[in-house]
Amino acid sequence: MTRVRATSRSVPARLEPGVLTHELVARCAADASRPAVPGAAWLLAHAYAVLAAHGATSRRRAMLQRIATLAAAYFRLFGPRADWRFAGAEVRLGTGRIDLAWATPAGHLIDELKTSRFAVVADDGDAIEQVVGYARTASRQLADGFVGVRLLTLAIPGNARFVTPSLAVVPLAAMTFANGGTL
Ligand SMILES: [Mn+2]
Repeated sequence: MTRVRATSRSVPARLEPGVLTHELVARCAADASRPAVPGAAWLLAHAYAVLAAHGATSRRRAMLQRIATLAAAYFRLFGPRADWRFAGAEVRLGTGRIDLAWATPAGHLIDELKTSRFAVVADDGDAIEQVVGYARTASRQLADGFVGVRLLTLAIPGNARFVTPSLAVVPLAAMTFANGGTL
């Protein structure tokens, strides 16, 4: 006899907060009605929609808050200026897929999101290699301008890095591509 377990269903293993955060930020970035600085209610509504699309049930509240908080860090600390246009998410570039692309007045800007709250991701050789690879390919392929790649450590914002078209890796805080800066 088969038991139907209608209760105590946990979030499926594939619903990893990092994956969901990537989906949430991409969904919010693509929303033409996005406020300049999205508020908590707006972000939570989108986070709920992302989880609902995956059929998530239990543990929903903690996961909602976790991914909405990371998305809030993106839009408040690194969010697009008013004159940036969303240019795509999960865009194939070389052998990888970039998380987000923005068309800025100065050219295309690529964002790589990292969500771990444990590792010092920006000092992680693999992460640096990944974003430098994007910068190398983009500087060759983007005919209409390329301004660089941001490695955005959402849970550890101070560790964010910027890769220039000439492949220099510098702290993002030293650059003008953080929210509120000038291009
Ligand atoms: Mn990523």
